[in-house]
Amino acid sequence: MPEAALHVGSGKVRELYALDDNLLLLVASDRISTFDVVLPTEIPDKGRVLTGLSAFWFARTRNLCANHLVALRPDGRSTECRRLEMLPIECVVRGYLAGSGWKDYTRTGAVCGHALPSGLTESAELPEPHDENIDRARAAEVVGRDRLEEVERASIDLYRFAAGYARERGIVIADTKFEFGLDDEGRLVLADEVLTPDSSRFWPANEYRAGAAPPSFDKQFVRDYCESLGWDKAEPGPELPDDVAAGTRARYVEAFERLTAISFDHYLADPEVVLR
Ligand code: Q0Z
Repeated sequence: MPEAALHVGSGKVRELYALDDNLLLLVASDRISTFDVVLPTEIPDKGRVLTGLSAFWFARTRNLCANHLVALRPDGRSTECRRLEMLPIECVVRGYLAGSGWKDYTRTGAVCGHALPSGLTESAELPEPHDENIDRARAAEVVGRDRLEEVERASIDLYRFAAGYARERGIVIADTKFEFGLDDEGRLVLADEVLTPDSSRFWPANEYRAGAAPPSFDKQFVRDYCESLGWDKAEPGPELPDDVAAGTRARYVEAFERLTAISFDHYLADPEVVLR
């Protein structure tokens, strides 16, 4: 727990503190969730990988969209960020037909109101990335039509940039979720955690093919192990054996190193390397 900071929120695997009126501290733990359940076994350095990756993307997309990042703490898992007025909408961008999007398509031929060509297969690349809001009409009521259009434009631009970048480094970013806020002047600011394996679906590019569900880049060992147990996916989740935890850590570190081209040891020694 950081000193002189008020705890203001908990996520499944993250904590949020207020440092003062204008500054928050986002702390990523090493907890891991699968099938929506947080497991009792931690993945060493997972929080550092996610924090470093997110900061890496903030640094590289600041010309596409302003963001909340102020500083990275030397622990590598804590981000100081500007406190914003968060927009109460989730901005999901899909470049591929996976997960709930694939399910919706098989039932209705559309995903969240976006009609798609017929004959697409599971995991197919979409003709163009779609920004998906729960319900666009409802989202427009909540934030206004002009603001929604701005958020959609920013989300798709960010996704296109990151997906293209990642693809050259052997990772398919199938979909991702962004959160935005507004600063004092009403400017749109990208916030929270961005383009990490926890906020996105990462696939190894060499195992990607349309017509099947590719393995998760980071969580596949955990999922396979959990499936092998016949666990009913209710709380509490199972402990992970050492080899499953170690293999999963290695996959997180591999994603970090592939995307940033920075050694993870270098990051641990000096987290701000991802910002340069
Ligand atoms: C992010 C969340 C977490 C619980 C609020 N820059 C910001 N300004 C205002 N609010 C937020 C941010 Cl990032 C904000 N969350 C999500 C994160 C634990 C909830 F670590 N909630």
